[in-house]
Amino acid sequence: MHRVTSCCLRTLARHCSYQFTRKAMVAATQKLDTLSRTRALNAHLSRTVSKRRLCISHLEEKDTEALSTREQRLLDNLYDGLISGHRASLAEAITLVESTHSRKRELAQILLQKVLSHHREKELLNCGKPLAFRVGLSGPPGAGKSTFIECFGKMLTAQGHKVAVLAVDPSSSTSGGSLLGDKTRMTELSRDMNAYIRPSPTRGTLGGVTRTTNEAILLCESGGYDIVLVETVGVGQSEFAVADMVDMFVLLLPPAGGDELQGIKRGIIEMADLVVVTKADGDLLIPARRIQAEYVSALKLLRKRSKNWRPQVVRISSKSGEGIPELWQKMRDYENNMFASGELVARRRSQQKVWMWNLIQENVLLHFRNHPMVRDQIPMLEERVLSGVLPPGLAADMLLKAFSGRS
Ligand SMILES: Nc1nc2c(ncn2[C@@H]2O[C@H](COP(=O)(O)OP(=O)(O)OP(=O)(O)O)[C@@H](O)[C@H]2O)c(=O)[nH]1
Ligand SMILES: [Mg+2]
Repeated sequence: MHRVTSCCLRTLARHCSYQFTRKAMVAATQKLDTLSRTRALNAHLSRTVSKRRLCISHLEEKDTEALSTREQRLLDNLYDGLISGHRASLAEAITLVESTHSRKRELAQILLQKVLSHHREKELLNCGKPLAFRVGLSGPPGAGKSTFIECFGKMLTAQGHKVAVLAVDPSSSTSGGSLLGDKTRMTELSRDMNAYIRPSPTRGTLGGVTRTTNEAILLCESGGYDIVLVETVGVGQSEFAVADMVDMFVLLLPPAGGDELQGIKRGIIEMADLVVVTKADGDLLIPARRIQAEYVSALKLLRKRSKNWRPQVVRISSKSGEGIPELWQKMRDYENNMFASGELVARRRSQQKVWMWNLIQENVLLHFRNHPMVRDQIPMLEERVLSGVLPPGLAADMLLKAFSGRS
């Protein structure tokens, strides 16, 4: 484990984009071969940290200097448009953070840095209260998430809120691409000038979800959206990632039999701050009541996620609108409660750390896979593991050795 960590750090050192850091880290990396590994690692880490501390205040200035006039103009226009609430600028800024192009990613980071300092200033003026309420909405395919968002979103915009909707998994495999469906289901909301709907590409990696969605949330907030809804289909892994980037995690369940709810993992129910039983109307009202009672009992057995909030189960109908104002009131109670107790701000802080580590994991793995000595060996070793000739542990060791050999 220690070896893997030091290998990862050395690789990170080589790929670090700032020259000063690169020089310091490469020097430290070379020393690693002669000095005791632990001592050298500690020393090189503390040197890097202090150098970083010294240089971090100049980071923005340094980056800005490196920009061409065209890039500078682009970023200035994007930033101005974004904080003035222009939808086109928001769309363009999200496209920039979603880009996989390395220069565009650098530009996106400069923009985000500016956005973050704007956030800090506004939050200070707001007595430390976050600028927006972030709500994650998850549930199995067909639970009624999009229909709910349309109804709920319209209610919120009518009350004067600005609502952003980010759909994390638009191409649900079960519904064969619900993006098209969502566009038709959220017709009124998508025409509402106080709402912004954006599907977020998953690009197949959880890290991708984390990075682009987290950054898109920040951008929406700078655009003046005070409620950000993040929709995800609750059968995979993405909802766990989403639960780690929102203030409140809401699980939507249809009034269906046990079979249809099989895909829902127990873990995801534990994450829920609120369980919403949907479609409580017509013939579905009785099953909805039954599901509600079942989940009320189930939640009693689960570990509490927060000291200041007890998860609840509510019933709604997006068709009749029944239960939706009451649901919003519960969400507000949650937000006020969590903010007053300090838990909301503490949760956001720890989410920042999770976010950073997710990015590190994603990048370290990417560098590992693309390392010339590793890349060439992967197909052959995978084949040997698949055919049972080589134990997976040994194959992993061989790849790690090849990786560290070059570092
Ligand atoms: N009776 C009734 N039907 C509803 C209600 N809400 C949604 N539906 C129906 O349930 C079906 C699925 O609704 P969606 O809103 O598309 O569900 P979803 O969870 O977004 O589905 P995916 O995006 O595919 O995961 C649609 O046919 C809706 O008309 C409701 O409140 N009452
Ligand atoms: Mg949907």
